[in-house]
Formats: sequence, structure tokens, C-alpha cells
Amino acid sequence: MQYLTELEATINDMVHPGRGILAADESSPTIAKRFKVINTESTEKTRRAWRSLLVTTPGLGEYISGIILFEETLCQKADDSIMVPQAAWAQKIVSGIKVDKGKIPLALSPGDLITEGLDGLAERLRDYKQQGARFAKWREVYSIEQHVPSQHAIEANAEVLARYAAVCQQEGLVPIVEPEVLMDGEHDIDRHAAATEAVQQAVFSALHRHHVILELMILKPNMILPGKSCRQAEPDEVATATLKTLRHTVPVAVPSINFLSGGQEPEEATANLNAINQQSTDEPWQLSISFGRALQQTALQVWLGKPENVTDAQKALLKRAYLNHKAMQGQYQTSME
Ligand code: 5MM
Repeated sequence: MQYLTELEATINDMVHPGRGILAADESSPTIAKRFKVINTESTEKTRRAWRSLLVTTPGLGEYISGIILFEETLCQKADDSIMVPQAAWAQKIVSGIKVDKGKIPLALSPGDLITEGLDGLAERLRDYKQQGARFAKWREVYSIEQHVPSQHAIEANAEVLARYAAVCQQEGLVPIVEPEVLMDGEHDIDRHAAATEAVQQAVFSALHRHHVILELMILKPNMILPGKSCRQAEPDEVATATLKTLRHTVPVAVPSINFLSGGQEPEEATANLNAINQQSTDEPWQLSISFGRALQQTALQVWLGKPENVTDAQKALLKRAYLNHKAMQGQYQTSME
């Protein structure tokens, strides 16, 4: 079947030791928030300039095998006037696309969220594929409060993620399945672990129900961390809790686990990834990244929206990508910063 061949080729191009995914799929409100910090207005022109800078960073393909784009970027030209997906592929970076339409409150379930976007998904995927996308991403978001996430929300969100993943595979796009349990709040690390385990169990049960081929998908989970308002955890504690949860929930058939950074500082996210890989003992999956903020933040602060800073910003991005490449091998040290 044609779609299986396509999915296998995409997985082969994306899952490589020491390479990860750059999440550059901020929706319009989110990118405006990121640009505000550097006093840059978010316009079609500035968004194109920023994403073009990312994708044309010389040498990035050595550490990055995939980039998640927002719909607008998929149809934009990079600075060298070739389309962004072609510019990415010139460095053997596969282009993918965020296909969810964002989160809304889950009706009659106070505090719980659900993500929209399933209607017409297959048709949209066909268009995105023609424009050069080979994988897709969908994020479900779970807050932690006293009675949240509820079991009902965990099941409803899992169902949506699995339906999305099945449609992607049918259309020949590798699904990145992203259930993000937020680190906002006062909860301790054990509460984050328990919520994440319940979420991931429901997700894999739903993926099984919907016949999703586990070998041809990528999981994008949160690391296990204490809430932002709680005390900080050492990388070894984060690594132990994260690996324990993944071992309980993720089938061996899944080829790659690519963590989101979730609001951690770039250095913190890299140190935690490093500890995870150091503690990993013959895990069946690759333990890699799909960072957004933790890869882009430093480069954004160098760029400041100015063309004369492009080269230095690209150097900053490449350095962050290299440090995470070392962390994927458990060889990162803070002195490398
Ligand atoms: C890059 O941001 C993605 C889209 O976010 P919005 O829909 O809120 O605009 C987001 O899904 C991102 O891919 C993940 O959260 C991972 O990014 P971080 O910054 O957490 O590593």
C-alpha cells in the first residue's frame, strides 16, 4: 500500500540518532507573544524572515531532522526564494505541519480542555502534502488542578488524538502525537507523573482502538517535572521520573520519543534531556527533542528582528541544536554552554 511506503520513508528520514525536531509552528497569537519580548511586530514579513532564518541556518541538518511549520509558513518562500519545505529539505530536514486548530474548554467539564480541528482534516492533509508536508502534529493540553484533568477529559482527549493519528496515516503523513501535561501550578513531581501516566495510558489505548500503526508515529510528551511554583528538581530526579512513566506507558514499537520543552529554560531542558539519556538503559525508543522555545529562545534574543543580526542568530540556534545533540547522547556538560 502506497501510504505505508510513504510513512516508512518519512520515519527513516526523521528518526536518526543525535537528531531532533524543531517546533516552529507557533500560531499567530503565540508568535506575536514571542516577538513582543524582542519589540518586534508580528507581520507576515517578520514571521517569514524569522522562519526563513531558522530553516536556512547553515549546518542545522546535522542535528535537526524535522521542522514543524505553521500553515502560513508552508506556503512561504525562504530568503533564497525557494519554498520553505524545499529549503529545509536542502539540509535533509523533513517539513511537517501543525494541523490542530487550538484548544477550547471541554464543555460541562470545568478546567478541562480539548483541541479542535478534526472536521475536514483528510482534505486539509491532502493539500498540505502537495505543498511539501510529510508529517503532521496535533497537541492536546492538560492542566493540573485539584480535580483536573478529569478521567472524562483524559478519555475524550485521547479519542481525538487517536482519530487525528489514524487520518494522518491513511493520508500518508506521519503523525506526531502530543499530549502535553502542563508544568504550570503548584503540584509536585509525583502529581505530574501520575497525571502524565494516566494521560499516556489512555492515548495508547485509543491509538490501539483506532488501528494506528505504532511503528509509524512519533510521541511528543512532556518531561516529568514539578509545577513551576513548586521547588526545582535536579536533572537526575526528572530523568528517573520521566523514564519510569515512559516505561509504564509507551509500547516498544514506537520508534522515537521527542520531548517538548514546555517552558523550561533552554539550559534546563538540555540538562534534563542529557540526564534522561544517561540514565536510559537499552530503551527501545530514541529519546530526542521536539523543542520550540528551548531551541528558539536564545536565537530570538540575538536576532531582535534586525537583518544585520541574522548570521549571529543562526549561530546561536546552531549552538543550541548542537548542545541538544550532545544531550541525546548523554554527553552534554554545562561547561559547553
Ligand atoms: C511552537 O509552539 C507550538 C504551537 O503552540 P500554540 O498552538 O500555542 O501556538 C507548540 O505546540 C509546541 O510545538 C509545543 O508546545 C512544544 O514547544 P515547547 O516550546 O513547549 O518546546
